[in-house]
Amino acid sequence: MSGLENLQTNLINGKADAVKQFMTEAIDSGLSPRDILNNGLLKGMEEVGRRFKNNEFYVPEVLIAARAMKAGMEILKPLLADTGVNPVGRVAIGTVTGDLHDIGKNLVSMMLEGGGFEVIDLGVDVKPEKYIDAINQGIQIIGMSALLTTTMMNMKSIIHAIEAANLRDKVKIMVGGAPVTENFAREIKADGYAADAASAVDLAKSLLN
Ligand code: B1M
Repeated sequence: MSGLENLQTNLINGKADAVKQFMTEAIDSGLSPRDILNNGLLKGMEEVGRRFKNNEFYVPEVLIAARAMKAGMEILKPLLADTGVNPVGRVAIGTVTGDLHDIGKNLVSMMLEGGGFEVIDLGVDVKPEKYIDAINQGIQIIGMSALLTTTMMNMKSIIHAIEAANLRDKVKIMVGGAPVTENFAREIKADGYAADAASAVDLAKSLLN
């Protein structure tokens, strides 16, 4: 089994310590952080999703795998992030009200930091007021993530709350997450949609231009 396959297997089995060990080995062997992310961690998480969908995995197994994913991402974070440069912009990102999924949001956050942005992580289950506070503190872009078809509807309510607070013209709004689409983003009057973490960085940069 290759190093990346070992990484995937241990992620799927929720073995955080082994994930950390294989991450370190993969880095030492000269693999790029992007390669480790895409072909190790994300592939493993995809398989966790497949098993969850087919009722081969239940919430506890998914949570343990998510914890292993987090441990791996902590090692990748400094490698993906740039150092010592002035931020290209300020983004506040959160998973919307009612939604506790944070793996994708954390990944987007990490990639934005790597792309030179200052990122304020608002966490999960983020209520409209928290986004509004962030805008009042001078944030240029709001990022909203949702993984559930039910909670993606809360993106619309959050945008309404921002409009009601007369702050809509002070901020750009970008959205993403597995059930979210370009069409949906347009429908709720977000400024942009990104399908993955790498495109989120390009989108954020284009929103500031
Ligand atoms: Co949940 N879950 N989950 N879950 N979970 C899904 C999303 C689901 C598709 C699984 C399934 O049934 N196949 C399903 C949703 C169905 C639907 O609504 N259509 C589901 C469900 C139903 C639930 C519960 C309701 C289950 C229950 O309790 N019965 C429950 C809801 C809890 C809640 O939020 N209120 C629940 C709970 C959980 C766990 C807590 C166990 C765990 C979350 C742990 C955590 O996040 N800390 C979990 C997980 C891990 C998943 C799956 C398996 C994996 C999600 C993930 O992390 N993917 C997921 C199945 C799947 O997706 N295959 C599933 C990896 C991640 C990197 O991808 O988040 O899509 P993603 O992010 C991508 C892009 O979407 C994009 O970039 C990221 C990187 O490329 N992106 C953005 C994301 N946010 C962005 C923002 C941007 C731009 C791009 O701009 C701001």
